[in-house]
Amino acid sequence: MTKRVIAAVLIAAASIVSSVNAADSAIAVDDPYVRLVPPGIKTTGGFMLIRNTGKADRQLIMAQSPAAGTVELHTHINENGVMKMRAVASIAVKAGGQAELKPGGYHVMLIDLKDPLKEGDSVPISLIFDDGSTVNLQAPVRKPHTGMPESRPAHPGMAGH
Ligand SMILES: [Cu+2]
Repeated sequence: MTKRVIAAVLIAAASIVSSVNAADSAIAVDDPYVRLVPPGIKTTGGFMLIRNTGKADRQLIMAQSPAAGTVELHTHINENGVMKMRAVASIAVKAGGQAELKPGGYHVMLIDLKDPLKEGDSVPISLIFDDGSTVNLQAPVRKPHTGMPESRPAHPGMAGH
């Protein structure tokens, strides 16, 4: 009798856990940003770190943004020494893993920007995954890196120590 009760409780607990997992795609997005481009440039890239804390592999299959006429998933490929962008159908985010969208690699391509970007603005981006889940985020507009490492010491007066 006691064993049967315990079994029933365990089954109930298991179904609660699985329904929570189904509702939560277990996807987290860190540090999203959109690259600032000069006025007149109509395309830019969105970058971020997508983490999958779940137990199932996920595929990012689409991105949407009201700020752009067209949004595509892109990667960079090196073709005979020339870096080129290619549209991809999906970006894999393995269970317990992550996908880094960064300059020179995967990115969300925003094409036909409706308004010029301003630093400090936020661009709404929706990420749609293969399980039907959507992650909505606000990606701040940021200046691109200059390629120069930020090597200034935090406390110049302490540089001699
Ligand atoms: Cu691109």
